[in-house]
Amino acid sequence: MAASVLASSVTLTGSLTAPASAAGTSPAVPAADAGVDEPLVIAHRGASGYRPEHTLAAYKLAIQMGADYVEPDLVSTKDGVLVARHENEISGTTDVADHPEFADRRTTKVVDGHEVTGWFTEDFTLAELKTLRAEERLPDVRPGNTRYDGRYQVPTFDEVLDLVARESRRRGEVVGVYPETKHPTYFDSVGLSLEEPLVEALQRHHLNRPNARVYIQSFETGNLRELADTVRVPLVQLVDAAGAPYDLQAAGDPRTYADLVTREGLREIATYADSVGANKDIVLPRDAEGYLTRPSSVVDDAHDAGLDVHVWTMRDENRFMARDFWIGSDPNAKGDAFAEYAAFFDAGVDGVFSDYSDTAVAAREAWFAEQRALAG
Ligand SMILES: [Ca+2]
Ligand SMILES: [Ca+2]
Repeated sequence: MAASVLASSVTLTGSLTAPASAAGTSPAVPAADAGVDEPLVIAHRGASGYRPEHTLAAYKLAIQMGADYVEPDLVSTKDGVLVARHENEISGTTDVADHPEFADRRTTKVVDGHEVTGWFTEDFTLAELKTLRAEERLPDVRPGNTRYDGRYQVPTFDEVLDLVARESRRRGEVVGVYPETKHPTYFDSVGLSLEEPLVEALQRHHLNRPNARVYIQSFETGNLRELADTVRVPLVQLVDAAGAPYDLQAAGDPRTYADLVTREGLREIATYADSVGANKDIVLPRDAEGYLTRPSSVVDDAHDAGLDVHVWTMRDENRFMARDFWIGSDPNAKGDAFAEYAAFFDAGVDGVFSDYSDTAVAAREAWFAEQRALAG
């Protein structure tokens, strides 16, 4: 990792500031001077472009790269401990299939209306889960990361919070944490509600306070409304480009994600949440060939409703970008990530979830430098 990446992190205590200019030649410029707020860099599952996701190694590297927040997805063990995994089904992100002692745990369940076959965190105690090791989720896209397979445990949320506190001290600035509750209705149905242990963990780490650098996110609406009454940190309504929140579906409520991002829907979200975590395509829609069309009005409408907008997921590989940003034709090759970030910063987003925190931080710095140059 380049030293310039490490040197470019921004000061996050007190008021928001713009990144220091390249080579550290001038102090950080207050964002207010540039007329813009700082878009946050949220490390999506850690530095997932470089390490198996949701491992302490992935989070630590993201923090070293200057991410403002790290993002653990939270699921429950059989004994009610929150651990960081993308899904409760773990065959794609651990070596569980190689453990003959757990062969009989393989099963099929219905999660959020979908049949899923594999091994599930809620069928393992924490002690059992700790005998597994993480594996790269996208080995075909990121074959280089498979050299880390077998090296890292599944971390608990407590371990993530300890790491963030430790690395904040090392970096000399507070790094945030941005946990997501995964499948809250499903976990309620199996008697392993996620919100209570989440709030307890925040209390334990003195993070349930208004100025803590914490956001809590969910694709469902009901558990955010519930959390709005119990936590003092900001909440984020996640919104996908298709489908509907599962809690609404389960209750027979016909509202879809598309309904949530209408002007009326956004005003409703603002009654319990502070931000919208939107699929990129909601902000900058693509046509059938994958090229960008006109920006939607969602960022402006959200801002009018008093909501910030954070978009997901920024990734350096062509396959995850609009065709406008591809370099060459190999979907797994790196595309013009700087141009993609600039397009979203131009669209006015307040934060980006990224698998590549280093690219996100560098792209933000480049974008701010351009804004300052334009402002003369
Ligand atoms: Ca997530
Ligand atoms: Ca619950």
